[in-house]
Amino acid sequence: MANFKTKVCIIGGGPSGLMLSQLLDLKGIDNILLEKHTREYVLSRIRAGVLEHGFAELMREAKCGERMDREGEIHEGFFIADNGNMRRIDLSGHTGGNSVVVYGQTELTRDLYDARAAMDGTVIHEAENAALHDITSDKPVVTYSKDGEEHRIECDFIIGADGFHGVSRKSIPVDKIREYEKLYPMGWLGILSETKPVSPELIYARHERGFALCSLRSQVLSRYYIQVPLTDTVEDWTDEAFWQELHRRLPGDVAGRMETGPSIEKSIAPLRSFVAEPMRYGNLFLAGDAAHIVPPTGARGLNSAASDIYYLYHAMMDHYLKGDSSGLDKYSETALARIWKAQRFSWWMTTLLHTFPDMPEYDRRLQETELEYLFSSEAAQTSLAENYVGLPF
Ligand code: RFL
Ligand code: PHB
Repeated sequence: MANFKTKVCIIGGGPSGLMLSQLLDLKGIDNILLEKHTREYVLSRIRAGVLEHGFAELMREAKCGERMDREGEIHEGFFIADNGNMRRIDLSGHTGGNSVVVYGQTELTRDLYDARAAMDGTVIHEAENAALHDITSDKPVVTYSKDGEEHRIECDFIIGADGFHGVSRKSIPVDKIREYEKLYPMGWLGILSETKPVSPELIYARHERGFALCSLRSQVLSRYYIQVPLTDTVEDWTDEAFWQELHRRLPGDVAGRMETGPSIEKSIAPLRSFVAEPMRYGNLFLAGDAAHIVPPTGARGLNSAASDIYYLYHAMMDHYLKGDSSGLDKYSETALARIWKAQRFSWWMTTLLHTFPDMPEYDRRLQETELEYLFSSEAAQTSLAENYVGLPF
């Protein structure tokens, strides 16, 4: 068995783990990152597209912002379509000039992997059977196997950044963690296509047949989603059927100018809200999707992961560079305060824009009233905008 020693052992090579690894390394804080899949596999997952201002800043601090600043698109607003009627939310105007960056999670993850490689960071792919030991002791241990060989890492802290299905959260005794969950009776079917986006800004569409979203990755790469029943599978949807359904849910002029083409990726994601409390157990700290999930409607998932990393990074710096552990002690409380606000906003956007099975007429009228109120009230638009661009860290 090979033995390693490090300060921080990070489990999970998604955006959360990579970002923290990079930031700590830049401050001379030694760390090892374990990822169970290959780099190619991680980069093949098409996920988030909208980064809030604070996330973009963190990418720059991690010295990974160059390509994002060059290729990412600044968006100062988005549209909400309601049964054919399109209205714009002016993000910038309602937040004193704030905006979001449209830059795919795939590209961002690639930039982080490249940065780790350029610094000779220790990123171990295809690390199997990761297991956490002695979590409440001063010297927790992570074991894993690679190429049939067992390895052991002794560290000061373990970071569980291994996503919703990871091993870290499950290593906390059930009586030491509380989980809150809400499942929505629907999923999002998403496609990526090499077509010109139908709109320079995102369109969130409410429609009686179900929600739809027009998003993009660049001026030659579109990302579209439609709400589907949980029972649907990707095989149920030909490209032709997808485009037809998307057209039906959008205002006529938008549908009329839409460029269609073959999908280069197609997947279904169920809608779920989830929070695990607390986010620390002994010397294990949870971050990102390992601790919380939101339905994608408010574009908060990756951005919430970023705020965890921001708090952890600062707490680790204080601990190692100043001998002050108060940030680590407050981490769970501080992170959760922001996480719950992202949960609230994501639930609100989801409830406002989706068609629920067997939805009472009363609820439908409330959705209409909520939208009417939103567009008649500067205060309501400001509230939406400040949440969408990201509440302060
Ligand atoms: P990830 O990305 O799931 O990465 C976790 C990593 O851990 C690895 N892993 C393990 N490694 C070692 N040992 C183990 N035992 C392990 N178990 C797991 C996994 O292989 C993986 O590489 O979590 P992370 O880093 O916390 O990042 C979270 C984000 O990926 C997620 O919140 C967002 O993608 C959510 N999301 C969106 N967020 C936004 O902020 N804006 C958006 O526009 C947005 N759109 C979306 C989304 C998520 C979507 N899906 C598919 C869920 C759109 C969609 C469709
Ligand atoms: C995306 O482009 O994948 C995307 C954008 C906004 C969302 C969710 C997903 O709210």
